[in-house]
Amino acid sequence: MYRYMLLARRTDERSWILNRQGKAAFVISCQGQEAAQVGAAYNLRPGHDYVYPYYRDHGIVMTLGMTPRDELLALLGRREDPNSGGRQMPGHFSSRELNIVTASAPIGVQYPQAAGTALAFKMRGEDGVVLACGGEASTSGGDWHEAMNLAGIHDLPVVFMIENNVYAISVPEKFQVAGSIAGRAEGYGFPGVAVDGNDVLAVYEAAREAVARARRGEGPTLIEARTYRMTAHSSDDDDRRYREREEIEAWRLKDPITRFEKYLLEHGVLDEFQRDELDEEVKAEVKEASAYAENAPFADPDEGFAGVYAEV
Ligand SMILES: Cc1ncc(C[n+]2csc(CCOP(=O)(O)OP(=O)(O)O)c2C)c(N)n1
Ligand SMILES: [Mg+2]
Repeated sequence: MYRYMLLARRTDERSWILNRQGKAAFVISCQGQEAAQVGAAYNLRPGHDYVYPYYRDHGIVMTLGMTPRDELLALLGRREDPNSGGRQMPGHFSSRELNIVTASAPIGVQYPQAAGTALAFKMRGEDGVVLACGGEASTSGGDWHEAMNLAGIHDLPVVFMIENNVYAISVPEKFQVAGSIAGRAEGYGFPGVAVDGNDVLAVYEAAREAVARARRGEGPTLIEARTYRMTAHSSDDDDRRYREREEIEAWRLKDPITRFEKYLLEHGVLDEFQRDELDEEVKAEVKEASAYAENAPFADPDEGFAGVYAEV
């Protein structure tokens, strides 16, 4: 889990460098949310369960099997990008092999699709589980409520995980969320749990229970992982205009990666030598991926129509 968190963070940091060098047009970051993402995805069976991640879920897709190379090929819009052949925005994940269903840009549309996939699992008598994720603002739209209701009526094998990172671009949680997100599950007739989203083991535990419950055919669970977006919304906004530096610094002290690293060191699971070795290994993998993606060919402009029209 620690390795996947680190891999997601270093790939993300590399993405910002590529953006500031003028090579990557747009970055949307997972920094700060790695514990929620890796802790949840670690419970899934890649290629068996279905996943509807949202644009920040680099930690989820990397836990399922995407590599820094896949990520950076997508970021730079190259033909070899396994998500879309360089045709989608970065963060719009897709993999037939890993059962990651292609993402649409409107917030929240993944939830009814996820409930539908869970209904298909149930109708076929299969034991697959669906994980669907989004930010706290995605719970303000109708799609989320419709999906929650459908999942509740039919006891569908779906886990909704809301990564509550306090902001929706510039809009703070207090102007976005009425009451409690986790508490809303009660109205749809299934459990809702709030967890510390910066504690990877807490999220792992909550998701383990939710996934097991879904696999047993007992129905959905809502997990609200409380976390914080450490970067601006994307590479295109200036967060100094809507939040205080002190607030970010306070959350940086709760960085999920340093926190888990400390835990592993204290419990003797990892020693400093192993930690440094792992760090070097991850950095080398990301560096190689970056060079590879930069040198990879772009898609042909004609390929932009593939899968869109039957005939160009
Ligand atoms: C229906 C819709 N409205 C607005 C947008 C523009 N938009 C993109 S991301 C975003 C913020 C979403 O915030 P949240 O769900 O909290 O996720 P976060 O980005 O904080 O992780 C908005 C408003 C959109 N993509 N779709
Ligand atoms: Mg948010």
